[in-house]
This record gives sequence, C-alpha cells and structure tokens, in this order.
Amino acid sequence: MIEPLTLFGVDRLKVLGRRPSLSAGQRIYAVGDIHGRLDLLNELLAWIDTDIGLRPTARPIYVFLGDYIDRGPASRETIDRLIEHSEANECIFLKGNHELIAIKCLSDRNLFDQWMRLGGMETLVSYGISAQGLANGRNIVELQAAFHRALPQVHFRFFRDLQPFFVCGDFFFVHAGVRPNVDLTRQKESDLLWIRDEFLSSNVDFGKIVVHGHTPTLEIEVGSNRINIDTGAFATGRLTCLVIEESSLSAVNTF
Ligand SMILES: [Mn+2]
Repeated sequence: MIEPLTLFGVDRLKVLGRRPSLSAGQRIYAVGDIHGRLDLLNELLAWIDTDIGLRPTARPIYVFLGDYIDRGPASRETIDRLIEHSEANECIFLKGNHELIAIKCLSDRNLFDQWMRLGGMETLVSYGISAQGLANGRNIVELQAAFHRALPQVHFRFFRDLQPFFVCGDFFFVHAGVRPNVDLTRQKESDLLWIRDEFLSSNVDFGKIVVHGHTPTLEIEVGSNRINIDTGAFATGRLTCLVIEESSLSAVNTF
C-alpha cells in the first residue's frame, strides 16, 4: 500500500534566503534506501507510473539514493529491476556505502569482514552463493572468487557507474550527506557516502537543499537545509519517495 504524507517544515527550507525550486517542466522522484526490498520498490514504481499517468510531466527524473543491496532478501533482483527500469526511464543511480564496499570486495578481500557486518551475506545469498558454505566458514578467498563468478557483467557495470552525487536546480542529491563548510564541488567521496553527525547537526546553508538517505528515521525528516528520506525500508517496510516539481514538494511511502 502507498500512503501520501503530510510534509511538515517545508516552509523552513531555504537556499540563500529563498524557497528552493526546480526548473519548470522537470519532476523528480527521489527514492530512499531500498536494501534488497524488491517488493517495496515494485510497489513504489507502480505508484509512480500511476502518478505520471494521472499528472503527465515533460521530464520525469528518477533519483535513487543508494544502498540498493544488503540486509534485505532480494539484492540481486533489486539491481535487475533498477537496470530494467533505467532502460525506459531517465534514472540517476547514486552510490551508497553498501555498494562501495561490495564492489571493493572484488579486489580487496580484507573488506569482506566489514561487508558481512553490514549485511553483505544476504547479498551473496541472493547471487546464489550458498548460505550453507557461509555458515560452514568457507574462507574469504573462495568467497571472493564465488562473488566474481556470480556477479553478471551488467551488474558490475551498474556498480562501477554509480554517481557520487546529482545536482538539479536548488537540490543536491547524495547518499549520506556533505561536510559542512566544504564547497559542494570539493566534497570527498568518504563524506558523501558515510557522513552522519557533523552533517545532520549542521544548520549552515549549503547553497543547495541536500536530499539524502543513509541514516534511518521513522519518518521523512525536513530540516532547514536538508531532507532525509531513509525510512529504514529493510526493517520498517516503509520505503519513501520525495516528489519535487518547481517549488512544490510532496512525499509518499509504502507501508
Ligand atoms: Mn548507507
């Protein structure tokens, strides 16, 4: 089921003293952290299709904020679905810290422990790597080789081509956030994909409204300088989508 949300605090959003907006004719659908919940992604994409049918727009842009994999049950299928969706729609895929670790594991087996702690085992299982083997303490060298063999070329390219951020109008889309007092064009990837406290507690005007995920909250969170749309879909069943058109913002979530 899809639930329309009342967005509190939108009037507080300010960029350089004015209301943020997109150019006329653009509409952005920004989707939060999916974490292998193909079921919720399918529901949300169906709702967006219906929304575009009811309210046609010249140029809908889908922005996915990263963390497509890990924790949830259907990581491989989620990547398949996103690739399929991008064949007929304008899609921007941002890189999450989970995709960063997964792709690095192909060349650096020292990162496997960290990946497994982040829920990577569910991803390996979705790629057909036996959970039995994992439970039996199969060694990391074998695990890495199995992941190499199991990862389709199109998925490798998908992971490799993920973007660190996306700018449109007065909005800066990124997985985790930005480091305050560092120009948006000079941010480090490690901050864009991992930052929490220094960003979340900042009230500075970044020059764009930062739309991000990475730090789950129960409901979409609107600050003066940022909007957090990670509602912890993996655990809550709530996948959130922010819809932006000119200076109007709305949101829906699955429940
Ligand atoms: Mn994350």
